[in-house]
Amino acid sequence: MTKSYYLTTPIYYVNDAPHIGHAYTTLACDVLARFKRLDGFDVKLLTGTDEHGQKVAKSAADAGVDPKAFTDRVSQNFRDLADAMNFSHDDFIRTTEDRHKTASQAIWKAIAAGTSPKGNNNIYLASYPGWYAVRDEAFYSEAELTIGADGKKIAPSGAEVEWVEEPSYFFRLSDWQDTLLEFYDANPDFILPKTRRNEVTSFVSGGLQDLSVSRTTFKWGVPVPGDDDHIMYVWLDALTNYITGVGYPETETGEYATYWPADLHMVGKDILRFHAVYWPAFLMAAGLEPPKRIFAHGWWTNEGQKISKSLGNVIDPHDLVDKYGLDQVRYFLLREVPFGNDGDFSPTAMINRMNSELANDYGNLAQRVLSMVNKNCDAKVPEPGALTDADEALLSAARGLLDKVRDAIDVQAFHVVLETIWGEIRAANGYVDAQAPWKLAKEDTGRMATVLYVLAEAIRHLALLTQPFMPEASGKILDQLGVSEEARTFEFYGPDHALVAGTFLPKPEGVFPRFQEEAGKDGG
Ligand code: ME8
Repeated sequence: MTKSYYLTTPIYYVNDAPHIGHAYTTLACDVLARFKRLDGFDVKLLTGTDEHGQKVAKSAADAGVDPKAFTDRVSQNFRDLADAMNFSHDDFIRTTEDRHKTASQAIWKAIAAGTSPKGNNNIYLASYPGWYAVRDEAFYSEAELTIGADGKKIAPSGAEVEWVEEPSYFFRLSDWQDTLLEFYDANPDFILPKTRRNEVTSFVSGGLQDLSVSRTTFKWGVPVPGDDDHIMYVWLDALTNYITGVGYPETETGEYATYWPADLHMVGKDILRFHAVYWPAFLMAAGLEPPKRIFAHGWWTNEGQKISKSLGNVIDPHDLVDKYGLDQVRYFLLREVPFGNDGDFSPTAMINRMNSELANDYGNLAQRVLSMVNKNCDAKVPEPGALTDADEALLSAARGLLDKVRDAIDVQAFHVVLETIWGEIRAANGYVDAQAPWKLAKEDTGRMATVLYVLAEAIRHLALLTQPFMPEASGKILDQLGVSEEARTFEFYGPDHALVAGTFLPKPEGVFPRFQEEAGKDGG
């Protein structure tokens, strides 16, 4: 039976202009989804836009349009980003869709119908007096706030807070503390990386307060079932997208039955608490299973500075792709920092990676081997003779890569995957230098054919593995090796599907050009 793999990106605040941070979260998921598809899984990758709440309502009012017309327009920005980055999502959800209203109201009813582990109603009506940050769409206690430069109170995220006092439904989160702690204990890899897990467990161990889950002072949201004066708290609505995407409230058949619980919710570290504390509590309260893993990645800065509209240093992924190339940007973002840590973008770092690892290491390996085959082997896969120890060593290392890479992928260690692949690329370049096939072309064409065959076969393995990261460039390398479209999944990894001598190969062309700053352009 085919194994399923369901993974999600956060849904993006629809009113923001897409930037490198948004591209990063989805890119990580896209690479995972592509890897799992190649590895034979039935994958569903869900992304979309978060369209309700006070923040979006305010942006629409500022733009002078009603919120529905506003979100219809700006949601497209995130579809455009997905196209520009070559993302392969299977579904794009908008929280203003009917299917999502249905799912959100259904989860509310399921939570309200159940009792907490301490035998209380999960949801009760009271009044919320406290601090709210519209930018974060989050409530804060007095103790969490500090005083900003202008004397105003600010949240730990830096967002301004406002005093809110209104009738509100509460979710009895305080009763779920022990159940959550037991769940984290029983599922040690539920939150990755480990340091983030420790943050969450110590937060929960410190005690939980009930959570306000409805608002009455504005209307842009999903109405609370049975009480139209209230709309659902935007985070409860937003988190529910992950089950809307698999057809909730239908749970017995269809996609929910196939895909839930999700294998992974990928999030940035800023929204971990919502995903690792509130979301599993909501789900358990509704009698549903929590997801299998939350991975919280780090944040990108721009040349050491926090990325923000007010600083004017937002990096537009479209500009990066235009300037450096799509696969180059995809590679850089996942190679530059250990996944989970914060990263810093700078043109120098980008160009260094492009020129040394893509152009010099990978591009040069493919280009010189394919050019020699073209020139010296009648543009056909050469016929190998007997293999030496050095030949066997290179090939067996290439064949062994998939298992290593798979282990790293399963803990979202993208940097380890790329380091592992690049270890083999460097070994292959070392082998080229040691074997010197250009000399063999004059002295021993039989041995030259063997060396070029071994290299071409090693490159086939490398290109199969780089497909999830750099689909276009890897596809071009596989084209140039004469590997058919159907023979590019990991089923074809290993010696059983080796290149067939005599296969005609197209004319090779470089895949990773060196980046040269155009004269007259400023350095950025
Ligand atoms: O939080 N570096 O949406 P969002 C890395 N709607 N990642 C960054 C980043 C940066 N500089 N800036 C943002 C929301 N992100 C909610 C999610 S899910 C049920 C609701 C990441 O558009 C951020 O960490 O503000 C988050 O994972 C994602 O972009 C969406 O952020």
